[in-house]
Amino acid sequence: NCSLNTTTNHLRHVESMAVLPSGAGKIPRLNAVILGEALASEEDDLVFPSDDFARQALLPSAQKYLEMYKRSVEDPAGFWSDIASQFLWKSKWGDTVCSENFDIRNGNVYVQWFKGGITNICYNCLDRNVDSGNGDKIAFHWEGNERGFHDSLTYTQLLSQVCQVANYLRDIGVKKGDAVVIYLPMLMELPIAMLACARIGAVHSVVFAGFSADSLAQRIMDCKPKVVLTCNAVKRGSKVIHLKDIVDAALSESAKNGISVDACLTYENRSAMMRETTKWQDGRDIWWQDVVPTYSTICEVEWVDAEDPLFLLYTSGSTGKPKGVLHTTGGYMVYTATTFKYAFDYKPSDIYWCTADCGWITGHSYVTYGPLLNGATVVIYEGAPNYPDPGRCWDIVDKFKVTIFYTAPTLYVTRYSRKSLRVLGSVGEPINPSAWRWFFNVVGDSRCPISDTWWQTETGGFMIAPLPGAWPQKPGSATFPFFGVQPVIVDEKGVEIEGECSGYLCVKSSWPGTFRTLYGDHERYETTYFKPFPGYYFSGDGCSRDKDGYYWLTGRVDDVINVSGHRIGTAEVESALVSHPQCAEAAVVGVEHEVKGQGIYAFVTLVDGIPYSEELRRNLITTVRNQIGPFAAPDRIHWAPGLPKTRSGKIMRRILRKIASRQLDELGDTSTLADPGVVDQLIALADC
Ligand code: 6R9
Repeated sequence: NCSLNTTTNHLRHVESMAVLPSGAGKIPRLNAVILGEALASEEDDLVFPSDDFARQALLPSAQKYLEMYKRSVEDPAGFWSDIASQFLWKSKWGDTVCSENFDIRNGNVYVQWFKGGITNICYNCLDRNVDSGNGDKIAFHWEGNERGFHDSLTYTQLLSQVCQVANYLRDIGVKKGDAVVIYLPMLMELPIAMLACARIGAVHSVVFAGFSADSLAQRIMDCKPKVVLTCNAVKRGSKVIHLKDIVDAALSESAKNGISVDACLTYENRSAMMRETTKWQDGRDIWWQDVVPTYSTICEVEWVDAEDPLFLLYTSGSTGKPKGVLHTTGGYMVYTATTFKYAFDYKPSDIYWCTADCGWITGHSYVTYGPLLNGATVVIYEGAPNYPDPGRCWDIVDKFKVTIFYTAPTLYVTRYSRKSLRVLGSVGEPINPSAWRWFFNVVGDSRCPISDTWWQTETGGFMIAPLPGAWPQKPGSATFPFFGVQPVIVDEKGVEIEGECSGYLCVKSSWPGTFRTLYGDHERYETTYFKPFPGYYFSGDGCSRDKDGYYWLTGRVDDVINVSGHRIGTAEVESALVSHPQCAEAAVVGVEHEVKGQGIYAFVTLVDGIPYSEELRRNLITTVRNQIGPFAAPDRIHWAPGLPKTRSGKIMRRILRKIASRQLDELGDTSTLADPGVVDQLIALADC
């Protein structure tokens, strides 16, 4: 059973903080104080929720949070069962709400929540809302790439469409536990396909439609789906991307390796391409519009165990091929619904827009499941945020009267009013205090709290995030842990550090949304996440905690880069580069990038005798685009006659990072290098 300490370190901090004037009603109007004024230290920069906001907030005070948080860690079974009971279960879970081993030293790691409970997440997202009288409420507002193209679906209509796809899948033989790969852009058909899988107990594996054929093939070969769901093409900005061609290439690649897929259900996306010009393989390919509408709009639910898998989502790690993160049904359902509700202070009248693509975890938990479980109205946007101009985002906010806007800290200023907004959210990378202020002052008119949510594909839902209204925020800090989450900061030896400190961010004991394994590789799950610091889940992120107990995420401490919120392993980019016959060796590091947060910077050593050339530089970049996807293309190739290595042959990335960011006076000790001379060579080639 979950063994939990009664009082965690951070609780003591919040307790002391709770005596700050942060309770509802007592909150002085301090907003004026913080606007525009530079404070001595970021840590002392408190932004209080306004009286108006706090008065209506679900969690109006730090005290209230504290009460709930305390219960969530002292009595997790009671806390989460009470919440879970608000959903529909065909039959309730057993006496053991949670069972886990989070400590690798005690044997294999495992996590179970609500085991024995029988439910269905699609039923809870759709039927439950329709049955409670919300059938006519809009579930999705969809905005197309081109201005003027939009559509919407009520909960009743969404349910019908999901049932038709579910019936089709069942009819072609997809059963509970079977994998289904979905390779679709942000059409409503994407969440529809996910929900259809969930309805029949199939395990969806959404692959972001910006991944290349090679990446798609790799994922198909790993999870061996019965069917792939896609569309013929999509317009991104002014460019048409032929997704079906990419799927064709991926399917023939996997067939060559003995994995053949029986069916490819293809949506005809007429705004991008007509069916007449789409390449076709008879017998395997089927037009969505030809078959799906012929199925009944009623589809019996497949009731599943809380611990039955819901989806796989591949994500990059610091080494090796992408990992299939596996989430199960019950705990994920309860966790995404609860985090959505509290972190965004969700009310039924809200209009919610999350700019993430369903190809990433944010689109799973906070475009699809979390909001629909709450019966929310969700805006989905097909296109790029700056198409046809940088004002597009704010047009959409105004058009749909968006009240909650959740995005990555990559934004564009404009002239439009954003009166409807009341809560802002940020995810994907650390938001620096000046970007925070811009988001707060310009986008939110200094009135909307910002929920800076720290979490990961692996965590399923928010882990450290502000609960707007409950306590003052500090620009750049994700604030405090969500209910049930016990963050721990450890030093390099894995020893927990108390109080004000910085180190590696870990979590002690499970929360309902924890991932359960890496698909087909439980050993890698244990090695990657539970072995580095025995006793804890290791996030891969660095973090500090200030004197008031606020958490400040500082970014990855492993070799993972975050480009515009897309997680990319340096090892993946390196292996794409070295697959080029003229590339002998490559080392990739992240560098600060004005627009993308982090950019990809590649040091490349060529095969002996090959001269540097612009053409080769372009070819190397194309190789990465083709093998991973355009978003992983290096921003810079730095020619490297040699790489700085230790005597044992380990590349010293610390030095490469300094060279990449031109902090040449901060190279540190280079005496341990096998050949210190390579550093000078690299510096000499910096601008070539
Ligand atoms: C949800 C998502 C996870 C990595 C994570 C961290 C970074 C995410 C953040 C943040 C600072 C935040 N990250 N949110 N860093 N502040 N609010 O992005 O999942 O794609 O798996 O990436 O993103 O480095 O470890 P995922």
